[in-house]
Amino acid sequence: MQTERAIDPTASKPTHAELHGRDLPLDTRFKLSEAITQQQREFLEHNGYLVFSQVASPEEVEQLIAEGDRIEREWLAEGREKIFGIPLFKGLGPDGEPRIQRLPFTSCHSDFIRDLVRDQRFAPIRSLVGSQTRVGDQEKDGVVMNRYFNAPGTVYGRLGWHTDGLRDLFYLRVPQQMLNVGLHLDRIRKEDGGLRVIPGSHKQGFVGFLTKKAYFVSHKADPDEVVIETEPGDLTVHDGRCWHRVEASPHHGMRSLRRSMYVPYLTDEYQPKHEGSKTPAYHYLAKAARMAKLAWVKRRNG
Ligand SMILES: O=C(O)CCC(=O)C(=O)O
Ligand SMILES: [Fe+2]
Repeated sequence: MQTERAIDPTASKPTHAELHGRDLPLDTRFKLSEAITQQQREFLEHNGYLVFSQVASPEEVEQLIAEGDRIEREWLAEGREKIFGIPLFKGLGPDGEPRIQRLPFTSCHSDFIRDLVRDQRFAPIRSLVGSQTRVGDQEKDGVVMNRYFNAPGTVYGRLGWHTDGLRDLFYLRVPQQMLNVGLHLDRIRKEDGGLRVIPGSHKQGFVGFLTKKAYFVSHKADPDEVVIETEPGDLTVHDGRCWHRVEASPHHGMRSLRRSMYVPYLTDEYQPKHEGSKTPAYHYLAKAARMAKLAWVKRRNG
């Protein structure tokens, strides 16, 4: 039987700073300081993500966007199809102009990006990943810039439900923790589409990873999902084992643009890529789907 406790009328509600990380609201925006607080660690451990507001300045965001545009112009002029074996997502913008919607390995092509991701302010974020981390400029897909938009010729308007632990699943082991660190370059509210995460789903077992959703095919809103709203310059950390997706914008043309940049802070064995690197198998499938979509748009437009 529960005993009743007398309510102390003088006790005040705990302040935000006193609350345990897991008791904070799911839309809590944290401030990044010199070290990760206990509360932030608890929030990440419990929910699988963190949002830090305004980690990059407006000037830095502007310069990141400018660097992305410059790299895109260069790769289009050179007719690049892949970088280090990773295919470029080539679509058409609102006026039918060629656009690259996913730029891998950007820090190998921009000193500004290379320096920024090494800035001291990210040290606490890196400490979440491990005690000795390096920037994977030339590993995995490098520092990736995503540009989602909505136009008839888009090849990257949204991204279906997935976890980033697929590789582990291939080896029949429960995915290991992998923290994805993203910088967000646009103002995205719930009604603009954007990132959705299922809090706590990083703790699911092997069967959950395999079967909870149909990888990349399912786009349906989940009753438990939270919307990660961002302002330009915000930084997010999400556990790659969480189910997440990017919802399409309901807007059209460049009003629908959403840019995110993901930085691989790595601790595992150094595995650099180079021009001769093989394209991972799943990229061929995705590339075939993008080409089929573009062929369809071009046919329809005569
Ligand atoms: O753009 C985002 O915020 C998420 C992208 C993502 O989940 C991925 O590329 O695996
Ligand atoms: Fe992902």
